[in-house]
This record gives sequence, C-alpha cells and structure tokens, in this order.
Amino acid sequence: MSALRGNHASDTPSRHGSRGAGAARHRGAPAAILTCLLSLIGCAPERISPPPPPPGAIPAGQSIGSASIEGRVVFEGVPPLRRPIRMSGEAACHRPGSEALSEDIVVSPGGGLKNIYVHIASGLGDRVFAPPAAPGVVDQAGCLFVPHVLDVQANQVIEFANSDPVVHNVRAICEKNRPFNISMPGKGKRVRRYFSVPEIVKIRCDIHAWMSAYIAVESHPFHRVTGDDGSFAFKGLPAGKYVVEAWQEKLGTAQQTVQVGEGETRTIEFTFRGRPAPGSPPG
Ligand SMILES: [Cu+2]
Repeated sequence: MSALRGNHASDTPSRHGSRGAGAARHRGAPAAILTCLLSLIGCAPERISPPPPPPGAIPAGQSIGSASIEGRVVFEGVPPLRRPIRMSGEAACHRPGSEALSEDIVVSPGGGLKNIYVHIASGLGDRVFAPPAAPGVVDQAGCLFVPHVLDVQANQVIEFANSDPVVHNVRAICEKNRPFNISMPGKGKRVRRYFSVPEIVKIRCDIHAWMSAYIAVESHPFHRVTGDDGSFAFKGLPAGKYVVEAWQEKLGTAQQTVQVGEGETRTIEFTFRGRPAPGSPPG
C-alpha cells in the first residue's frame, strides 16, 4: 500500500502549501487571489502534468511475470431493459438512425456484462508501477460520455474531449482525489487532467442530466473494463495469490481469491444477479 500513499502525497503540489505565502506576498497575492476566484467558477489553471514516477518504479509495459488470470463477468436472471434516453431540448445531440439507450446495466445476448471494472485488488505487494504514457480518453459524443467506464492508472493523463456542437461540462465527483468542474464549450475542446489516488470517480455533465460516466483509477496496470462479451484477462502477473474484484455501478462488487503459478493461466467467472422479474416466485 506504500504506492498508494506515495501517489496521494504527490497529488498536493508544493506550490499550494503555506510555506511560501508570506514571502511572495507582493507578487504572489494577486495571482493567488485570481487562482482562488478561477477555482470557484471552475476555471482553475489546468493541471496537466502528473508528477514523475518515483525512482525504481516499474516501467509501463514491462513484464514482471508469466502468470495469467482471465475470465468473464456474466449476468444471471432476466436482464433489465435498456431505456431510451430522451435528449429533448438538444436536437444537436441526436444521431440519425441511432437511439441512445441507458448504459447502467448492459447485458449481451450471451449473458456477458459490459462495462464491468475488473482489477487486481490485492496481491501485488509494494511494487510501484509507472503509468503508461498514452492518455486515457473520455469523449463527449452524441451527448454521451464515451466510454461509459474508463480504467486508468494513477497519474495517467486523461484527456476529455467534446465532439458535439453543444456546450457540455465535466464534473468529477471524488472522495480521495481533488474534484473539478470544467466547461467544455463546444466541438474540439480538449482538456487534460489526472487522478493520483485509486478510487472510482463519478463523472457527470450538469447540463445534460442523463450524461454519466465512471473513471476507475488503479495504482498498477492490472485492470480492465469488460466489453460486450464480459471477458477480461490479466497477463504477465508474477506467481502469487491475488484478490480479483469486479465492480458494477448498480450491482456492486464481487471478489474472488485466485492462486496462480508462473506460466499458469487460471480462469474465473463472476456472476451478478439482478432483481427477480416481476411475477416470479420469491426466493
Ligand atoms: Cu452535456
């Protein structure tokens, strides 16, 4: 867990500390006041450069083992119907020939659950991993966040984009990271941010109440978001005993403990159960 604490500490830039406040009173005060005012209206200067990884961090993409854990997340029961999203009042949001559907529970015809965040919750010890250089991307397209669930590593840059000819915003609701609220005033706008502490961050657009997304932040690279078939795979793990966790925004979390040796592949399955269908017998 030392990696988590290290990342947390780095989330607080030293320039925001109180140490230099008195010394820089004349030149710093107007800038500080301006920064505070801009923060209040959601226009604080962009924090686009995460801190560098600590010395000894395992480079992104470097193999640390030959064990694999793979599997699938499935839904048991009657899948809830996806509801049409009514985008009344925003004609520009409509995409010809397509109807936007709710994304809170998406079950494929074969029972696979989409948009499940699956990650190694414990078992990697105190290894510290550098984040990948490529940014994660969340687009605002057709007045939806795309993807609905994004997984990133702590201190990995996240690029928010607006591909719509309408004004959106991005509000990040966090408990462990610094929340933000940024305006996305029209097509082509791109803004970069990052989160330093592992947690699942809620993303909302306040202008369009149906727009929601989640960004799952992990301290290491062993995390995935399932696609249509609900499958996931972690390759390149060291031999060990791991807790694998699957998270779904409405259905909660499930965990499994898996022991795997070098060169081995373990296959697991997570099953989420929905509410009983109306009229079905109790139990
Ligand atoms: Cu919006």
